[in-house]
Amino acid sequence: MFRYLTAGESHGPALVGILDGLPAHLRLDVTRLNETLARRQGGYGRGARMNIERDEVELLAGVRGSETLGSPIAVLVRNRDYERNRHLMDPLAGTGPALTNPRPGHADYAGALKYRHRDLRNVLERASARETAMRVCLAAICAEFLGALGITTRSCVTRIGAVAAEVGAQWEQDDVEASDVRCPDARSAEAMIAAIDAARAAGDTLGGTFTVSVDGLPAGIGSNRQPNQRLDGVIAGALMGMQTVKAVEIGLGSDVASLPGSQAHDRFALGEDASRVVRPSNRAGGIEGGMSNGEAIVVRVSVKPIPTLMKAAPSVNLHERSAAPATVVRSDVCVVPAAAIVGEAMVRLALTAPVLEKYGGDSMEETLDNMRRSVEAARALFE
Ligand code: EPS
Repeated sequence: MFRYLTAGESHGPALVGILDGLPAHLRLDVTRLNETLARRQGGYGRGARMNIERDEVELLAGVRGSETLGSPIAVLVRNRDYERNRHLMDPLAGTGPALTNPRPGHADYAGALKYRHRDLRNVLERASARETAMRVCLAAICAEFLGALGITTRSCVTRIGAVAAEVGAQWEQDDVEASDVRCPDARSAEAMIAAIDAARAAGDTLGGTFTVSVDGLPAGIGSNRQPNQRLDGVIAGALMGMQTVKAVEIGLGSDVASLPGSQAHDRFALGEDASRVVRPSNRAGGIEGGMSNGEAIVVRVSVKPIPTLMKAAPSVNLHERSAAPATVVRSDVCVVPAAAIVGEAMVRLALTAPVLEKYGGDSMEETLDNMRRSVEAARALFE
């Protein structure tokens, strides 16, 4: 069984993670892992914290000579900002004045009630999206695994606030990497940057949408056996597990609700030499009946504007029981470009379990053999 776990507070000493269940003999390229971490730190609209952090993975267990051993993989990413916050966050001696004014839309209030914390810092430290650095780190290891099987992911930003970009299914990833907002349409990207500047000036924040696409996933990943095994649910659940995510749509998503059945699905046809079944469209986003159908997986994700506003929202002081503006802490204006990287990571993590369930294997050689046989058998089924 494949599983993962993360731990770590935003301003604590470090983030840690464990990946359990990846096969042995997977080669890891630490430079590539660190490049993925750096990609998450970028994006126009980030706050001052990103000038402090330089996320770098430290491999602690499960890897020897740059290859996985088949044992649990343990990794660590340090929080540089801890040095400034030791007095607050030291696991033994940390203390400080209580944060008392919850931010509307944040975990502050619900978490305080749940854990019986009178200091909202005890909630916000784990609720912070800082923790996504570790998810991205673990998912970058999964990307090496999926990549060895020919399964790749990519992502791009398609909306920031009111600025929407028209981006087709086949965008150029180089254009995304070259864009400060990870949007492949340069004109829209410019307008997005202007919108972020305006939000920053107004003490406000902006949300948006991004698309994650998966190429090379064979048919038959996920299962219609039980509701919790359906691939659309597995992917949507993982993405909804991200801070700020409010909607996940697969393929046509919510647009499908207004279409007649004749325009909502992907017809079957035969390829040129009639030996192959082809799908001229991909409205289903690569999933039918809770299983991958061999087409690209296409997921659109909507994120809310983050709730930490520099022009503080109306709130209350919970200790004094008086009206007061919400706590203002250093934060970002727009996290959509970073969220796209985290979203891609969540899809990588979500796919690794059902891919391993389908092909199994304790070593990469075994997994690849199993996959090859499975894909060949599926191809030969209707020959
Ligand atoms: C975050 C608030 C900001 C972000 C942080 C997420 O941190 P700080 O309050 O320390 O300035 O920078 O994101 C990260 C640290 C990160 O690595 O992405 C929040 O409240 O969610």
